[in-house]
Amino acid sequence: MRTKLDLSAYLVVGPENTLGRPVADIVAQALSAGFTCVQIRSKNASARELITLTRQVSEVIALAEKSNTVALLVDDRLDVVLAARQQGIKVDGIHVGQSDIPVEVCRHYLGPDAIIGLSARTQALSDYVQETDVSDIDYFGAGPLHETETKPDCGVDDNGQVVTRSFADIKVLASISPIPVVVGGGVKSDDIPALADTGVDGFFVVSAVTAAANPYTAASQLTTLWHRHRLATDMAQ
Ligand code: TZP
Ligand code: MG
Repeated sequence: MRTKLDLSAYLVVGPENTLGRPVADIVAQALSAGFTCVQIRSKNASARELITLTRQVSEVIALAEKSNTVALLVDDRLDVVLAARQQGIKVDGIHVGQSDIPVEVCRHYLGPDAIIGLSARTQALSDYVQETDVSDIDYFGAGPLHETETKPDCGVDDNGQVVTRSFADIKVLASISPIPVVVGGGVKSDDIPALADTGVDGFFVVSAVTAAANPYTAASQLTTLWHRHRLATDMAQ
């Protein structure tokens, strides 16, 4: 049984993000560098490919002896999570967006122990975070911190403009959210100190690790900065 959901260093990855390198290898490097949560996300892969990727990543997590501490989630695809589970693959849950399968449906099918993450609404974010029924949600994903080519529609408002989140916005969000918050979208190592200071529970990245020449080194830099700045913030309190 998982004792605690650790969202501090959250890798989102799919085959389209790795510059042709195997997803499982990138995940293995991120795990060695201290990443604490993994989400498989692909808008191109078939259901079968996603199930295979989920199996491979689950095996990599098991090999690192982190099955009880590192959560493995799949973006969007309740069908894939259910099929993977039915095949005996250890997958911990799902991350959904505002227009995906509703969280209560995910909870119904995945059970009380599953991890369910929801991308927080872009507009009126603080009202949304305070007013949403969070009984079926384990964490909010919020962003983008910066506009990002990995998901160009992230943060697009009704006028078609990308709304990025300031560190001040994120600090407010962290203080009012009844559940953990993880922030991503264009996050690079330079952002980590300020992000750690906001009080959010973690950062998520795609390209900062998956497109790095050396994913292990890039991942280590991110986790080291996060822990160093968290420690400094905790000691200052
Ligand atoms: N959800 C919101 S932004 C994003 C996702 C999956 C992509 C972030 O990618 P990157 O490469 O870290 O900017
Ligand atoms: Mg989605």
